[in-house]
Formats: sequence, C-alpha cells, structure tokens
Amino acid sequence: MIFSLIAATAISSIFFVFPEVITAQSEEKFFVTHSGGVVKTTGEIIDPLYVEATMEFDPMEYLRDFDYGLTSTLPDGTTLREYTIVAEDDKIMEVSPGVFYNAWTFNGSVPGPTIRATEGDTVRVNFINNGSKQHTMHFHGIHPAEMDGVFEIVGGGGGQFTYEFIAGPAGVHPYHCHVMPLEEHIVHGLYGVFIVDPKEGREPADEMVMVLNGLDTDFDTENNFYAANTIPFYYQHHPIQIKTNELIRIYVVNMVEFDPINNFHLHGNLYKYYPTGTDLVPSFYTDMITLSQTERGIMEFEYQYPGKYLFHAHKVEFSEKGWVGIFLVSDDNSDSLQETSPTTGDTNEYGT
Ligand SMILES: [Cu+2]
Repeated sequence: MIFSLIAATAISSIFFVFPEVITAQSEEKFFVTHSGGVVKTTGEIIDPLYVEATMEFDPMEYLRDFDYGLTSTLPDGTTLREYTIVAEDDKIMEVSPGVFYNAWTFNGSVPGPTIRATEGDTVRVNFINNGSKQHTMHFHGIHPAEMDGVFEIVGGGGGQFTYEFIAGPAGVHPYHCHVMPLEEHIVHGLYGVFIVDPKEGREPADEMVMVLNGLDTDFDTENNFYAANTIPFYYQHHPIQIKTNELIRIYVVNMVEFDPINNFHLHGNLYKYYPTGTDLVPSFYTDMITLSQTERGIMEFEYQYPGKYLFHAHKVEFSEKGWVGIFLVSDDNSDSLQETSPTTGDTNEYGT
C-alpha cells in the first residue's frame, strides 16, 4: 500500500515536472511537437488541452490595417519610422470550429502587422523574441547584409535585435523569420507584409492586404486548409464591401509552403497587375495570376456593376479548402447593399 502510494506520488510528480506530456481524450495518435512536447490526439488536430495561449484574429480588421510606425524627422530632414515587433511561438488559434492551428506570431497575429513606409524613409524595427525558440526578421528588399535577419540569430526568452535600413525599392515585400528549419518557422505563421510606397505616391484607392496562406494543422508537411488572411472561407462568410467605380488596390503576397504554386482569380472583372509592385506601369491586365513562394504584387481594379463577385484560387483544391472570398459591390449612388447585414454571411436578398 505504502509502495503504491509512493509510486503514485512519483508518477504524479513526474507529470508535473514534465507538463508537456499530456494525454488527450483518446489514445489513437501521438506525436512530438516542435517544442518537444508529446501530444496525443483524437485525430488530426492538436488537443486544445495542450494550449499554452490562444489567439484571436480578425481578418476584416487586418485587411485594411497599415502600421506606419512611430514617425519622427531625422537631422537630414528624412523620415524615421520605428516599429516594435515581438515574436512568440506555441500559441493556438482555432481557425475553423474544432480545427486548431499551432501559431507562431509577430505581434500576436498571423500574418504579423503590415509595416508600411515610403521609399527613402529610415525603417527601424526593434525586434524582441519572446518565443521559446530562436527567431529573426528577414525583410525582402534592399538593405545591408547585417540587416538581413539570417546570420544574426536572436535567442528566445527576450533576445533583441534592431533592424535598420532605408526603405526600398517601392513595392510590396514579405518579411518572415529566417531561422532553420525555415519551412517550419514560416508555416507556423512568422511572416507579414512590408509595403514601400513610391515617393510620388499612388492614386487614392480602397487599399487592402491579402496574404495567401496554407495551414498545416497536423504537422505532416501538407496543407490541410488554405486562406486569404489566415481564416479559411472568412471573406466568403463576411464579404468585403466595396463600391462601384472606386479604385480597389490589393497588395497580395503568397506565403503558401509545401504546394509549389498558388493563384488568384477575380470574377466579373479583370485587374491591372504590377508584379512585386516595383513598377508604376502594370505588366498585365488579367483575371488570373500565378504565384510561387513569396511571389507578390499589386492588383488594381474597379467594378462597373454592383453585385456579388467571387475571388479565389483557381487551383480548385485550394478554394475548396478555404481560399475563397466575395466582394459585395454596392452602387456608389446608393447604400442599399450595406443595409443587408453583409457582415454576418446570413442569407439576404442578394443570396449571400
Ligand atoms: Cu523563427
């Protein structure tokens, strides 16, 4: 009896000493997470009991949210923009009911904030790694080697690094962690968008950011879901409201790993496309672009006719697994469409 009590105490103290060893409701499967914890699952999702921190993400807010940083003027008259970016890992996000995604985040979200500056500005990023693993920030664009975020590894638990460079060239660029294994650090969500506006600016428009992502929810190096801005089917259930005859500008970045290509098809319209956004003259007028890893660009269009239009991957597997959305176009002379609860995705007179 005493021995069994001692044994029970020993077993329970082992459990507390190694809290990563957690048993789910079923013993069908188990695997080792990236942080070394052993997790048992009932199927293809992580048991939420394992969760260290959950996270919320609002794709509608993210869509038009630009971080211009803390702005000041340098002695030479140019603009300094300062940003603070905090990396964390091992958060859990419920991307669809019952589907959990192990998210590693910049400033608590996937994607991280859209960092925006004008060509020639000095960008200073105060990077803090509050994760349990090593991380960095690697910006695409032009900068000195030591600002490339590859060899200057930033340790977890509060490691810091300051990235500073002149913003350029004008265009849309990704930023992402560049610690090995790179694929793992990217697919967990350590990426975001860096927009560099040309000095002369662009024509006023309703501007949006769409990051195309793949979600590997079961760690088998295949994507289980796809999305524009992380949540599968989000903009189908919550159509994006725009107006006729208004210029729409989308900064699109493909961050899908594992699958070699992605694409973007727009219904009932064509768009001007500026690959990488580096030229002020569009290269294509099309309704379909194909994007490989980190390939990106700027799309511009306006709708002539009001109504409901799909946009989605024409790789049908991707659209059927979440990469699909709707533009709800209202007549610029009337607000009639806006009065029909378009944000709920409920059926209305337009058949949403
Ligand atoms: Cu990383």
